[in-house]
Amino acid sequence: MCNIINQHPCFNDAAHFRWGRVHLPVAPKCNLRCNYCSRGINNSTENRPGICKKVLSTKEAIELLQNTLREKLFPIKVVAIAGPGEPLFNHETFEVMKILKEDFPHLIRCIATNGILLADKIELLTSLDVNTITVTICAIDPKIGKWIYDYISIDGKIYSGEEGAAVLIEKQIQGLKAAVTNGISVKVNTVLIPEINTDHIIDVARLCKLIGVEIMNIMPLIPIGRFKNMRRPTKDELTYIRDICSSYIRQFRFCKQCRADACGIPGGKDGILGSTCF
Ligand code: CLF
Repeated sequence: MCNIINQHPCFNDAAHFRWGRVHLPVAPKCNLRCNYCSRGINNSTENRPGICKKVLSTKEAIELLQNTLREKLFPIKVVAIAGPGEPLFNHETFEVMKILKEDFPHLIRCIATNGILLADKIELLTSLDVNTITVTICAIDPKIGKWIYDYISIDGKIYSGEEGAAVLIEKQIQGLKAAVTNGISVKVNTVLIPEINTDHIIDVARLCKLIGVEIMNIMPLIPIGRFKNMRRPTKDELTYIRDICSSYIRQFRFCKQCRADACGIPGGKDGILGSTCF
């Protein structure tokens, strides 16, 4: 496991500048409405989560991965599913992971999730040898979470407000514990949203440490979606909160806030999957 972490560009600082990752955009549907998110399919070079040029079928994704490996434009170590929706809410994620396990066992398998289905899917994920999981958690107090999430959908039922945030947070914590218990290396991503969760992030960091999360990635708010009129945190605010949280849990400070079809070395030559040039 240690070897995996050392080679993962989002879990290890040195690896960030050395090894590449490919995001296969096969997961369009989402079961959570975050106020800081805006999913979209577009051809632009806009660099942020929730965006891809095209949602791929399982077959298309594997073909594109094969081509990318063949072209050898950069050294690929990780293949991941990170949207543009919620990976665990889309059956294609599991189809792709099965093929990756069978046909590309040398690659680290990574998934980014909102955590809602993580505990429910943990046996399946373990059987597919998923190595690393990132869970995005912006609050562990429903009184704060209610400002961040519009609604959560579980088995066709919609929960909103403080109740919705409470349901989400409970699921996320269950998911973190299940992943850690099953030997999967876990990173927590937290969006720093000024005036909403800045100081509360310290509580998130403390809990992550207690549960056994490997590393935390505090990312600045990108003002889009329902938060389009809010401000980005300053560099100083970001550094301040990362420094405090680093006394509880190791911090990842190089995040590129990637697209769902990002491809390349995050800390180097980076681009969009399927593009002929980066
Ligand atoms: Fe992708 Fe995320 Fe896996 Fe990395 S990205 S699913 S853990 S392989 Fe990395 Fe990109 Fe930041 Fe994510 S730089 S957005 S932390």
